[in-house]
Amino acid sequence: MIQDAVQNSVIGRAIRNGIISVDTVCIRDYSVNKHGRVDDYPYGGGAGMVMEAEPVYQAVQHAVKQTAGHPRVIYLTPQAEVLDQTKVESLALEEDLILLCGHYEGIDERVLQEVVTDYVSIGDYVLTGGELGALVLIDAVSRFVPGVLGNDTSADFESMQDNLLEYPHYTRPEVWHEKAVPPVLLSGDHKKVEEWRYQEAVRRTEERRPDLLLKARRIVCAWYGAEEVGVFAEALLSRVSRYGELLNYNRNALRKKRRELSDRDLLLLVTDDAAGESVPEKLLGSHSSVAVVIAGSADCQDSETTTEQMTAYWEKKGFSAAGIYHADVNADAIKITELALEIRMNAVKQPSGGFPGET
Ligand code: 6GU
Repeated sequence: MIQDAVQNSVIGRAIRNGIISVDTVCIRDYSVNKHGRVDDYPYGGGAGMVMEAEPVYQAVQHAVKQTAGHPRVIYLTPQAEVLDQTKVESLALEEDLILLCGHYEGIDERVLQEVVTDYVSIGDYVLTGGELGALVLIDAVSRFVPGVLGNDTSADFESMQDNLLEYPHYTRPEVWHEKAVPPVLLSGDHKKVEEWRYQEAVRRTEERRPDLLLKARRIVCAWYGAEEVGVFAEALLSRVSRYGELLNYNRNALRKKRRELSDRDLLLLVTDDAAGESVPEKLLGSHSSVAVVIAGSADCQDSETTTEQMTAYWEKKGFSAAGIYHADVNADAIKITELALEIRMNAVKQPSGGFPGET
């Protein structure tokens, strides 16, 4: 079932091009009795069969041996948190993944305890086996592997990264069935288009997935310091948010202007000033979150200011600290992606009230 499905379309092409590979291991090949059986009656009685521990264990060990190290082992089961884009991205950072698909009523709990690192469900409904879940995971993760989507674009951390749905899309003709394309899209004003798309994304999310809005943050990325800090900040911001705002706080005009963020904003402060001597005084929060990124060069990672001092400082200014991070300004794309993911995961942990997009 898995091998049939992955031969098609985008994933099939990526496999043929050697960009990803999907190997399958048949648990039945590791049966410990002569009939090739891998299931047995449940202790305590009840309907259905349970997959035995030993064949599952042997099959997983066989898969582990084909990898470089200690891969994550993901058990596909409805008894788990539902897969979301953040989880997909964290899995996409791994070199190898082992996906364990159960059948019947389940797998002997003891082998799960020993080998499984992650439990993943693909939704709140019951399937006959984990294979469709595994295929969903393979598809979603593969989009993040460079080269899978063709040309140079790996999944550009689009839409779901902000916990917002996508804005509506239009192509020619300009009028179809008497419906016109929204005029702003024909204006050629890039900034206006971006703002419209953001507002539409918020509106659509409120309408269709209000639950997601609780996790949504508008990102304001303020940076100051050397020019290379700005380059780093821009790369980081693009991986944290599709709609983020980048502000160069080296500019005096900006420093002098008061700006207060809301409880739905996350301030991403990127600087090479580890001592915190030149923080923007007029940048204030109101139950907002702040993530401070000290972007030094690799050999100056030691900050003079302690985490506690920095946290206390930001709390006084109306922010709750969503983390203080140290990064190398010359970090490669993978390191920046990992940092962005960590910042996003910590940011959504902070609860908050209403939404700024609401009027
Ligand atoms: Cl990942 N597996 C199975 N067997 N059932 C499911 C599921 C996974 N996700 C939702 N239902």
